[in-house]
Amino acid sequence: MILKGPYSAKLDKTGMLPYGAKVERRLTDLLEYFSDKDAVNKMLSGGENPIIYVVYEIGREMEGELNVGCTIIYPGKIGDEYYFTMGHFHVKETTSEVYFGISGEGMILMQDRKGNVFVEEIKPETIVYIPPGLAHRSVNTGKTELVFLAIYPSGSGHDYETVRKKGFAKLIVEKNGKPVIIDNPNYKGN
Ligand code: PAN
Ligand code: ZN
Repeated sequence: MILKGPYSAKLDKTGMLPYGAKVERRLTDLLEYFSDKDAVNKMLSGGENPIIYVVYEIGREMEGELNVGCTIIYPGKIGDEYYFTMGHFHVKETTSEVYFGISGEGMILMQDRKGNVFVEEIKPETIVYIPPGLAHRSVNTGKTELVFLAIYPSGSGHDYETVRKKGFAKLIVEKNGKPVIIDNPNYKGN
């Protein structure tokens, strides 16, 4: 039973089973997020609308409970920018989150409301702790699917609007075959 009571779920690089909800994000859902608008338009006008990532979630309702989500970000780039998640602040600013890498390689961009950025790697057998008050976006910098587990308080809520409007202060792009972190020229700041 997933909605109440204890449960167990199988977790591997293909996702999590069982799950309560599946969210799929395609390029059309992320139009405003990628910086290279020409690359976006070229793909779409060529009839391509790739799935960028999927999330399998087991959500809970009660205060004190935890939500669990497994994210799979596919490998790929839009222009030089690697595929990433939309990214969000938690609405309830006191909530934190733990990520655990399952497969693939990537980075998590974290940013406070002043625009200070923190970066950690996401990779197998590695935990990333996201403290309260930091927006977070995951980026697949590898050639295979990036798969990780997220655990966070059930009442966290997701504020996507702030990141959608302002963006992140940094971008993670490929240069000479390697990921590099650069300033986002379009970052809107405070
Ligand atoms: C994660 C994210 C997941 C997808 O479970 O929700 O990786 O990213 P977006 O929600 O930004 O599209 C998490 O951080 N939950 O709080
Ligand atoms: Zn989160």
